[in-house]
Amino acid sequence: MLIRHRPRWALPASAATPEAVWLDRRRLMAGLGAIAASGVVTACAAEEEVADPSAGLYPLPRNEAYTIERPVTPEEVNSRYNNYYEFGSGKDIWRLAQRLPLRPWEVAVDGLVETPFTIGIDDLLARMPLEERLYRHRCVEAWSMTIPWGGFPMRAFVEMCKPLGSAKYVRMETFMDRKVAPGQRTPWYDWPYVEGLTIAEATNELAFLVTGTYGKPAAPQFGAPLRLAVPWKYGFKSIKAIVRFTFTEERPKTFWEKSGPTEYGFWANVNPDVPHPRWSQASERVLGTDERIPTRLFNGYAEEVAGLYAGMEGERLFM
Ligand SMILES: Nc1nc2c(c(=O)[nH]1)N[C@H]1C(S)=C(S)[C@@H](COP(=O)(O)O)O[C@H]1N2
Ligand SMILES: [Mo]
Repeated sequence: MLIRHRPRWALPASAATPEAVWLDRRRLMAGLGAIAASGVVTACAAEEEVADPSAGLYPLPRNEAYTIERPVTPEEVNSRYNNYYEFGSGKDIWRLAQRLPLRPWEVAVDGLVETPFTIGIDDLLARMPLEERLYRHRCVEAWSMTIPWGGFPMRAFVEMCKPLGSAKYVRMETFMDRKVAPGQRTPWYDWPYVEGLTIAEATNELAFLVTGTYGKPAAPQFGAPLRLAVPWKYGFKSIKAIVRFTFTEERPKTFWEKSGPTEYGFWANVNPDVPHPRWSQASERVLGTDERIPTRLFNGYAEEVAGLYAGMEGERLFM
C-alpha cells in the first residue's frame, strides 16, 4: 500500500480546511491505522480511535411509560438527515459534524441559581438518572421521525441547579467555534444557537436532556454530547450540543426568533391548525417511509402538556 507520509502536525487542521482535505486526512489516518495493526507504526494512529468514555453506560433501561405506536425510524435514515446549521443548511451535514470534539465538554450553569458552577459531561452523566425513551419528533418543515433517546429528565437537572425563586426561564446555548463549525461563519445568523423554556416547561415530565441515541452515546450529528428533546414543540426548540444553561427572569430571545420573527416564535408548540406563513402544518412526511400522516395537537402529547398553557390564549403559542 502506498501512503504519503506526512506527520500529523503538518496536516491542515484549521477552520478553513475544506471537507475534501479533511476527508483526505481521515483516509490517511485510516491508512496509518492499518499499518499500526500490522505492527509497523503504533502511537500515532491509536489517537484517532479514542473510545467515548460514556460508552459503557449504554444501552440504558427503557422507560416503558414513553413508547409510541409508530415504528422507530431506522438509524441509517435518521443519522443521515439532520438539521444542524452550525455545519450547514443542508440535511447531509452528518459527515462535517464528526469534526466536533466531544471531550472535554464542560457545561456551565449560571444566572439566577444558588451557586453558579460548571460540570464535565461525564460527571453529569454519573449524577443523573439515565434511561431510554421513545419520542416523536416533528420538525417545523413538516417531516417527522421516531427516535430512541437516551438521557435524563430535565427536571432532575433543574433540581441539581438549584434555581432561585425569581427564575422564570432557562436559556440554553450551543457551543461556539468558527474553526470547527463552518455554519458559524455565516454572518446572517446571530450565533451561537440559543433556545429557552419556562421553568414549568423545563420541569414537565416530558422535557428530556439527551446524551444517547439508538442504544449508544449520541452520534455528533444528533447534537452530542448533550441536547434537548421537547417532543410537543417543533424540532428547532430541541437545541443541540449545549454548553450553558442560564436561569433568568426575562424570556430569552431565541436563535430562530432573531432570524425570522414573523415565522418562528418562543413557544413553537405543534398545532396542525396553525399553518406556517409559507406552508401547512396539517400533516407530516414520515422519514424513512412513503407515508404522510396527520399532525396532532402538541404532537400527540396534549395530555402531558396542555395544562402548561391554560389561560395563555393571547400568546402566539403555535409558531
Ligand atoms: N444547535 C442547533 N440545534 C438544533 C438545530 C441547529 O441547527 N443547531 N436544528 C434544530 C432543528 S430545526 C431540528 S428539526 C432538530 C433536528 O434534530 P435531528 O437532526 O437530531 O433530527 O434539531 C434542532 N436543534
Ligand atoms: Mo426543524
